[in-house]
Amino acid sequence: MTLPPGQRRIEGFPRFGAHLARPAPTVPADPVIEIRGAVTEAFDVPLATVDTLPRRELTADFHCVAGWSATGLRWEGVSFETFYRSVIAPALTPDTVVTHLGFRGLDGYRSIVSIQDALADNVLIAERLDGHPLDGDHGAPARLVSPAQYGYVSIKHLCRIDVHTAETLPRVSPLSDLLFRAHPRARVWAEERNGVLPTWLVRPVYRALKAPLLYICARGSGQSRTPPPRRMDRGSG
Ligand SMILES: Nc1nc2c(c(=O)[nH]1)N[C@H]1C(S)=C(S)[C@@H](COP(=O)(O)O)O[C@H]1N2
Ligand SMILES: [Mo]
Repeated sequence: MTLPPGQRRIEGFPRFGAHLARPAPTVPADPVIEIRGAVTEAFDVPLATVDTLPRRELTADFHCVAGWSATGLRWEGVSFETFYRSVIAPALTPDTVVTHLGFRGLDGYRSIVSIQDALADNVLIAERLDGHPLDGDHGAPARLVSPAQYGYVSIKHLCRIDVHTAETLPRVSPLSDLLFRAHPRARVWAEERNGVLPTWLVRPVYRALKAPLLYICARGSGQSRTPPPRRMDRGSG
């Protein structure tokens, strides 16, 4: 099986992200996706409403910018294009030309996606992975999945979408921000890893960070929060 340039296959599907050692955010009792920006009136879409849209299944590989790829993941949810056309498009202010969508997770993590990339055929709002509801590690209760782009686009714990009519340029800030600046397209097959720095430079840097980040993320994961059995517990009934 071929992987995009600079990617290496990883066993399974690790938890990864900027939340690092923190556990996944708590899922509200009645989760919604807030729609904000260039709409006539701000509104919230209950996830229960998303569930009334036609279901879509997708098997795809997942590519993190740090260089690991998880292969053959089976997602279930709703096509993002269907969601956009039936929920967002009817609410746009008249004559609006949408250029980008901002996605936000319950942990505050964000991505900005061009409308063209967001409406690509294989982009999903996913609620299930490999036959099970999404767990905290992988984005409960729902996440974006955009397999043609680096993982940082695929916002977990999706809670808000901002409709933009112009590209919002990221603020100028320190080196760390430069190093992790998202690419405006982030297409994996074109190896668009970073928005400012060249691929040859960031590829080895990201790769060096991969193992320590995987370790830190695993420490905050649902699985590792179960304490190991203590000797004292044994024989206590
Ligand atoms: N809400 C949220 N979404 C996120 C992240 C995050 O930290 N928070 N990390 C991104 C990155 S960099 C990657 S590689 C993938 C990892 O998804 P996984 O934890 O399901 O493997 O989620 C992306 N979406
Ligand atoms: Mo990533």
